[in-house]
Amino acid sequence: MTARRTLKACTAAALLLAASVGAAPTVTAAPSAPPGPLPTVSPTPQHLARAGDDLPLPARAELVVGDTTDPAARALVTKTLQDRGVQRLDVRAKASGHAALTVLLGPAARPDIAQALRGTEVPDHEEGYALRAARRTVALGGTDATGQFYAAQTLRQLVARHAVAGASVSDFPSMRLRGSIEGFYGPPWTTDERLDQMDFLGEVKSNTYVYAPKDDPYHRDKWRDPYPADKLTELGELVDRAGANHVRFTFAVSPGGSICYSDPADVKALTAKLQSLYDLGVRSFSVPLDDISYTKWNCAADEATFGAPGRGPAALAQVALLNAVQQDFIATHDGANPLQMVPTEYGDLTDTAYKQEIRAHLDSAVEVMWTGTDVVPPEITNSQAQQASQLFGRKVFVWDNYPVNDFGKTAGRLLLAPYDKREAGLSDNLSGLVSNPMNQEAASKLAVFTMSDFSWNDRGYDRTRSARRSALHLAGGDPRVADAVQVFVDLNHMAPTFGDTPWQPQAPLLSAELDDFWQTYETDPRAAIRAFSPTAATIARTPAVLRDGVPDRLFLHDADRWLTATGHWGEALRQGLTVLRAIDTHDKEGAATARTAMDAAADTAAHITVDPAEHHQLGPVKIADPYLQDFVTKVDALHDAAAQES
Ligand code: LTM
Repeated sequence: MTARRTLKACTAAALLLAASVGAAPTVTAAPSAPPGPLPTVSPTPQHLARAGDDLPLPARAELVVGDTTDPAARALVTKTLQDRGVQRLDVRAKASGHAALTVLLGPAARPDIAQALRGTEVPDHEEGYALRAARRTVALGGTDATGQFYAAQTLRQLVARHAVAGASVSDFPSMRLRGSIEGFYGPPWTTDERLDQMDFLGEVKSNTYVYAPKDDPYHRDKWRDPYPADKLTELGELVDRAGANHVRFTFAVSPGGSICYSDPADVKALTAKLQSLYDLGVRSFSVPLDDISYTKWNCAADEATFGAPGRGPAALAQVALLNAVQQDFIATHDGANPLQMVPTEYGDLTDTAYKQEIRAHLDSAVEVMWTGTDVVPPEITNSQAQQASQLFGRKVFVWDNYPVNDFGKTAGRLLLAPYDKREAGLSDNLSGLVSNPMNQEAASKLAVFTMSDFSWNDRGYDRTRSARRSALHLAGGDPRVADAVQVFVDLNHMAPTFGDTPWQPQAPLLSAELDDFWQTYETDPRAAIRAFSPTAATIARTPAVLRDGVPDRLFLHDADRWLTATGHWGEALRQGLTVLRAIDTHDKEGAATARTAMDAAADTAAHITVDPAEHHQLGPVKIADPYLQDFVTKVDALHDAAAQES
């Protein structure tokens, strides 16, 4: 068995890689820089370099702010400094000139910030920022308010071991829209989960959350009805939390199942719904028209107005509605962002009468979403994105159906693999990218972390590095817990498409290790058992390590049944190895006892089901399938054969 391919060794390799890539390729040390890597900053900045020695964090520091300092950025900088031991923070309009540490926060063009940033380029980008920490001064300058907030998020990661890393950062997002769309079928997220998502999106510098849960009746079936007061209060809480994280809370309403496009009363009902959310502070809106029929009208008047049902007339009707919303609602409401829509043809690259109508007549301001070449595409390439842009007459906004687990092939699964198979350079060809996540909000963060990394800096994206950083994020920075997270990710790695071929394989590390195990077993059973035992023990231990070490209680709740199943499968592996050891030493009794224990553990694991209140697709939870069950079946067969021989 090659050490390179063991789960244990791969995790160690990932650790080494994470340590080395922390300084490359985006981190470049100036010639005179003192040794020592900079802390990891995620998402991967466009430019990060050492600017000098680290700045010790004193007990007393000063924060220089102005009228144009972003309040959320200020709150985050204050919390960061206080959490790391600054006991007194003097807030001033002008630096005193004698503080042990001065933090300047505001627009990059503010004269004191511009001066302190000297040598660090201010990017000419929305949501960009420049940060320079050198010689007792930390300058945080945003190109806009969101940029200031992102500078503060970077500072949070540059503060370690009672010091601010001496660094120069010039950074901006590659994609304009980044984040998540709660667009799945099945149990919608709870308010707590959504609040958690807003904080998380802020941390990973993603600016978009689209509220589009298929099972919220007021979003789809009862779209005409206003939200009851208690629901509006909840939505208001979310809007506020989104704002505090510079996340655009994007309210989506899906009228396609019952709207009469030609009825002014329906158009009015739709804009009244949007208005009720505008009044709560929402400034981004979406009208998804996915998963509806365009071969029938909902009212006779539409046939009279737009013609016999069909792709072209459906698009004509949709365009009339969407242009009215864009021109009469969005354009007349202060601060409203361009309307977003999901076309009924959202997952292909075929030119049709539907797409021709959209590209010819849909207001050019409207953002059009697209899921790729399929509902769940195996890949997204630059060439595909360019074709989609041509078909829809604008750069498309990708709704990536990952890690969503609401369709048949995802039954019983958590999808935890890091983002993959999306081509570098997509930022040139898309207006943005959002994840459609799982019914389980907190468990989705493992994948969404990596997707946010990609959408921030697609050309700098490194899957292995991002996976490690995502694991460390969940593990609260503890490398040992992050190792266990990565073991768990491997066991829940498979990402299905709607077809027969998954686009991410199941358990790539464990399956390779089991292949090696059985190959070695043929010639040297003892060596095989010896080499594989640590992996079996690691898997058996993983639930306890995560339950003790992961600070995110929502994640532990989401993953609970999968963790329990993992523990039983780990026990089945351990007992299976005991069976094989006993066969080798002709210990009939020991083999029989261990086999009973192995079969019982596997049986218990296989009968753990998802919680119907939290998962759209019901059934037994899947862990590293089919590899674990195959192992047990093979050991059973070897034991049967050995029993027959004796
Ligand atoms: O993907 C889109 C645009 N619509 C639906 C989603 O609501 C659903 O979550 C995914 C995955 O099943 N498939 C869809 O077609």
